[in-house]
Amino acid sequence: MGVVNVTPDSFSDGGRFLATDDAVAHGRELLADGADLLDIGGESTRPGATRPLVTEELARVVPVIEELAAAGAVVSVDTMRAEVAEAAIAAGARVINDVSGGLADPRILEVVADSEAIYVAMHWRAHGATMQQFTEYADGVVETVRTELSARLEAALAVGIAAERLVVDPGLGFSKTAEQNWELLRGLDRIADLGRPVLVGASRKAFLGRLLARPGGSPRPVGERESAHTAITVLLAQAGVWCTRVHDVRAARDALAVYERMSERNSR
Ligand code: PMM
Repeated sequence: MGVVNVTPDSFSDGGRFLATDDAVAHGRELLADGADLLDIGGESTRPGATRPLVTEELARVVPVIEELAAAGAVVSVDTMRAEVAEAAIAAGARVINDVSGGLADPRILEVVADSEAIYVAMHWRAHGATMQQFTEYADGVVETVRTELSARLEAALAVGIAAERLVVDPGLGFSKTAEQNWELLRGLDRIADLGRPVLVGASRKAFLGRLLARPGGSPRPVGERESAHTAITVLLAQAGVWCTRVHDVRAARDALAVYERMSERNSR
């Protein structure tokens, strides 16, 4: 899943693709690099972010979705809002990627139920402005995230979204410390036990910057975390993850090509 952030303030690429033409051109590049899916987002979810107006979010994503869907891309919309999900589906989106798992705007589940879209339910506790205040996990991060995600799946099933249309995501960096992200990556089999395909977004996130900092030094900048993420891509493939959400599709594709070739040889 290649990321197209149509935002002024995303942590890794904010402002670069805010104009429709730039976002569409970027989406086309990601497709050429081998993306199976393009995730179009109009709201930055980084820690401390303020929310755009619904009208702003709609104006950012709808024209980009229309163009990329018309160009044949399988399009996902990264939104927590029912109104945006509805407009995105009408514009050709086939996946609703809701980082709040239906908690921010519960009506989004009904919108999905009334469509044929796939629904990605990510683990989430609060909006960007306050999310890092909620990093307490009573049963440990893996078991607690599993329980809370399971409740989101129940809510989606209850409004009539078929189980086959549901995907889960542990939500790395959302109300999680760096160590909790690593624990979740180590414990992905427990998330997969929920019985649904797993999506993971680790690309360029702060925990990688922290890992790569020199002793006592500041985190490695966003643009210099790709090799670490490439390693994660391989390990996620090995763990059987269904989808990885990435900024650099070419690097991820290259890594998967190596992984697939080596697993072939090893399975002979
Ligand atoms: N991370 C971000 C945004 N959307 N969606 C899903 N499903 N999973 C994620 O981990 C995720 C997401 C934040 O990253 P960005 O600002 O680089 O898009």
